[in-house]
Amino acid sequence: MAAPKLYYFDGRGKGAIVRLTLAACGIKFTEELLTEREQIEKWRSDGLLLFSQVPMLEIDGLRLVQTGAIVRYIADKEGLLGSSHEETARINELFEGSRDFMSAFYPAVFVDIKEVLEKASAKSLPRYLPIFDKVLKKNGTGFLVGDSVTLADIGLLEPVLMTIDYYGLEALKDYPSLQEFHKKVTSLPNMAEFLAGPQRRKPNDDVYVSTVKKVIF
Ligand SMILES: N[C@@H](CCC(=O)N[C@@H](CS)C(=O)NCC(=O)O)C(=O)O
Repeated sequence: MAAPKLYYFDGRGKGAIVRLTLAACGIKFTEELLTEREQIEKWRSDGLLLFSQVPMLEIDGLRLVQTGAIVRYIADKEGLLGSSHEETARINELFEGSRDFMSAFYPAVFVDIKEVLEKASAKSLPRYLPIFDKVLKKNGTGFLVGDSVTLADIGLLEPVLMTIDYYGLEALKDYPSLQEFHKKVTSLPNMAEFLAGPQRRKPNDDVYVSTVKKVIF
């Protein structure tokens, strides 16, 4: 079976969590980078994108869209959704919370980055960091649920990495369990290898922002 192929921009955005999930499972993947409007128009007219949107992942003979569906497919197959209905529900709940946290950073493509960071620092960081720190402390294993990595941890990793990229490690100073989480998850061998490699993109730069605008608007 061919390696999965991700169709997305050459940047983080919604594709970042798909890449992190594949990486956590040690699944190698290739990418078709979206750089021109004509490309996405062709993918749409060829029927590759069910809702006309990316990310899209070709995996196991499937063509999947909707970020949540994509990562759940991978997580389900690789055993990252817990070992009971209760654990799965908890993992999904925390994963959705981390996506809400992450949504604080998405407007960076449309709005001035300074404005986005001021708002995230005033509202999202004080709202989400204490909650995740508390859940981690209570679970006591360094992971959010159980004693091994799950989709909940992968979901949280992305906004934690964004927070550190934009505000420095200093932003976690009052959250020792989140500091431990960050160290633990980024040191998992598959994750460490991925994060040090070229498929982990840098935070949005002008080239990424102008490409997204050119392709989508
Ligand atoms: N609910 C979808 C949203 C995907 C989405 O908004 N993708 C953007 C790029 S990040 C897109 O393709 N926009 C083009 C459009 O909506 O026509 C998901 O989570 O995957």
